[in-house]
Amino acid sequence: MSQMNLPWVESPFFSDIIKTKNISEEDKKIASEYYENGFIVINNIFSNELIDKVKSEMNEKGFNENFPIQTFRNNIRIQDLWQYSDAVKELACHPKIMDTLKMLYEREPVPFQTLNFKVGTQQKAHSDTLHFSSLPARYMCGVWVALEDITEDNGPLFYYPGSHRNPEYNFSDFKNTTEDTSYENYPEYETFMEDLMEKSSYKKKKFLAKKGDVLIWSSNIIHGGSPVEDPQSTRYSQVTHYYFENCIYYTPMLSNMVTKELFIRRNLVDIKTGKIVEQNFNGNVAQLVRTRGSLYAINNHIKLPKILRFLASKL
Ligand SMILES: O=C(O)CCC(=O)C(=O)O
Repeated sequence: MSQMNLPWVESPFFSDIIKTKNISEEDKKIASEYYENGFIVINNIFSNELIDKVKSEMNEKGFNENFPIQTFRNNIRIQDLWQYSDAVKELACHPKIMDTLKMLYEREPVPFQTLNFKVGTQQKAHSDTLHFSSLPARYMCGVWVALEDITEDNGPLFYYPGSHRNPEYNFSDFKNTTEDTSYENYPEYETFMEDLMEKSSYKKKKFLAKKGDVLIWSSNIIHGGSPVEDPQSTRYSQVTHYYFENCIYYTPMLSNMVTKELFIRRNLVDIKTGKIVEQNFNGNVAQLVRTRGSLYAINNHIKLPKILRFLASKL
């Protein structure tokens, strides 16, 4: 059984590794499901009061022109409301979520982004790895919480169980030049993903969740938002995105994946601590050298003085 630079729940040696784990039978079941399907569901961990508080703070502090701070939002979603709402932060850092993630990834979880939705997103099929990748790979996941009952009408989250085992696709898989890429290329990616799922044998599932239900998805599972059948409906939900400690964090969509120049998420803030997260490779220094604009190469061969190496490790 070889050691790999992957979370154990993503390792091809999972069936051997699990036999060596000193964890409860319940956790073994959860880990096996996560390995197999790329997601798990957890019920009954949040109080009704907390969920209702999140919803009311979304309306008071997010979707409200009169709130003195303009949160980063559009008509359907508010990004990083955790900065102004303790309830959103509490949901993101709930001990049961943290403990489950620690068991699955064996590293400290780093919640770094919240998205609060008031209505269905109708987002096309995609994998989060296009936006949030890591080195070593796959140390990322999403936690989706239903803040009200979800029906066929209000645009349920959908996902393709097992699709997390695909390669991590990005624009370099279908563009035929070495040019830099950006969000402008996103529609081509969506078409590519749609074609890929149509061609595959994965079965699309919908998460018809009850208020409070949680779905944890692994970084590379293909998912999105179903069409909203009732235009008057709401679909209150919160997604928190998590990385895990001791990695390098980057965005393939804004990187040049052909030349391997990475858009590093340098100002990644841990929602738990409010501090910028240190970047390294399994705890070892990875020297990030700016090549141009916001792009970086990893180059440990440049001999920097010790103090600069130390500072580089803090990037
Ligand atoms: O909530 C949804 O409908 C989809 C959310 C999603 O795809 C995401 O946050 O990556």
